Amino acid sequence: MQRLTYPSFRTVLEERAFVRVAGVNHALGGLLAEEAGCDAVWSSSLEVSACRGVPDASILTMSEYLEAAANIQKVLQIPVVADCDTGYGGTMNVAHMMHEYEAAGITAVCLEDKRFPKMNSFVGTGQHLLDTGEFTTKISVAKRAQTSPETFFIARTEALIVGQPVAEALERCRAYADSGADAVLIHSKAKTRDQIMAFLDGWDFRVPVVVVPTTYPDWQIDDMRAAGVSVVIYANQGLRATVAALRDTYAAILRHGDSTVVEGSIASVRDIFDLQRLAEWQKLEA
Ligand code: SPV
Ligand code: MG
Repeated sequence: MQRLTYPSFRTVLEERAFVRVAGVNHALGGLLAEEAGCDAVWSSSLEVSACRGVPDASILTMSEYLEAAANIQKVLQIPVVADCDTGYGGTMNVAHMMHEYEAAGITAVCLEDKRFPKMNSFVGTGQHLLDTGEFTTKISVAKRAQTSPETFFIARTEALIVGQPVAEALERCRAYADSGADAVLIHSKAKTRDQIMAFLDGWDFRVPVVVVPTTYPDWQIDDMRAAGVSVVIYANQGLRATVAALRDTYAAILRHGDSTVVEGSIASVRDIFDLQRLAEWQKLEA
């Protein structure tokens, strides 16, 4: 059986003009994103915590998020971008995080400028920004702790999420890039892309820009590219599709009294075996 190899996220970004990333929380989701043609996957803190049945509020530990990201990367030929929240604490936690994620073969990490413990960006309460200086210290520490030149560090600002103006987001992102971030992620929970367009208008592209169009889903990829975006993360559509599909499937079976009603719309067992690469495993025994 061939050992799987994968390019670093940095290589993917260098080779492609635009990188499309799907949020996942387990290896099977990663395989399906890869099959669909995604260039990378996002090991989402929302997804990983939701699949454990707990809020995305720094409740799981770094080891639990790392295990999820590493298990996804093990079966993929595209790179994982690990959503590392706030870095799981203070600056020393960030250094430890860099060591551990690099050792696990993760080539891209993303840190956000909120206080630990953080709350998911779409929750109306509990959003607290870290001071710019405290976050640039975290970035500098992460870059000093980094051992592989391949490792890609994304600095994410939550300035717009907490209601700060675009000018504050721009100022923070400039400071983050100057402190060594390889890209900036500008997050927004607005219903339109106007805030992000205003950010892009003011950005000097000293490093590439990552966007997460969850609340403004009508932004076509060609238009994002034209506006200067380099990476798009579809952070939680997979999780939401899974929830809808499971809910419908279980309800339909119970309503019907047998499972014939869903047979035409669910994957075959053969399909699952193929995703598990069963034939390759069987060859090991042959
Ligand atoms: C995630 O997917 O965990 C993210 C994106 O960080 S968001 O849920 O929009 O905060
Ligand atoms: Mg997250």
